[in-house]
Amino acid sequence: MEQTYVMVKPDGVQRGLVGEIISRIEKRGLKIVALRMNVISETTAKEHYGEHAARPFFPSLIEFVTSGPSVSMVVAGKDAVRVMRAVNGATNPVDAAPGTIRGDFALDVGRNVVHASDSPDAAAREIAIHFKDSEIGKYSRIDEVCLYE
Ligand code: IDP
Repeated sequence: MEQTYVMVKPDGVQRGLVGEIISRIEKRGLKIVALRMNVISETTAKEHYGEHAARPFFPSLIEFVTSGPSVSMVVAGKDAVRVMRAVNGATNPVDAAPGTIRGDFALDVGRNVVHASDSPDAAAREIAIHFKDSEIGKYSRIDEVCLYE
């Protein structure tokens, strides 16, 4: 099963959307195998968003993502990377389809509520930034017999 890294950003926590977001992930059939709420350090945030270091929005992105608690998860399942990107919706919420998290709960690209890795390579890198191997649980969900052919 593929794994991906998902974050409910500080705006999602402040707005009380953690339960709603986790519920959507679980109902889709994806399995949460690691989960933590914490305030991400500046060092971790800069490592996580390193590819955007030269972009004009980088300083405000780092300031925002470290501004309060966020929820980090490792999510597993069939094509978890692609499925989570679809569950989240387009980066700019204005373009996000209704039914996606961003399409239902966000308007501004700088306050788009959630993050999910954009490729399997990015997922491996981001999971390693935020979690130790020993923090990732290995278990079967009882509904996997119904979810998968
Ligand atoms: P993603 O979160 O959908 O993977 P990325 O392009 O990797 O999108 O951008 C990372 C984050 O940086 C976005 O989720 C968004 O919060 C922020 N961001 C991206 N582009 C802009 C911008 O043009 N202005 C402000 N923030 C931006």
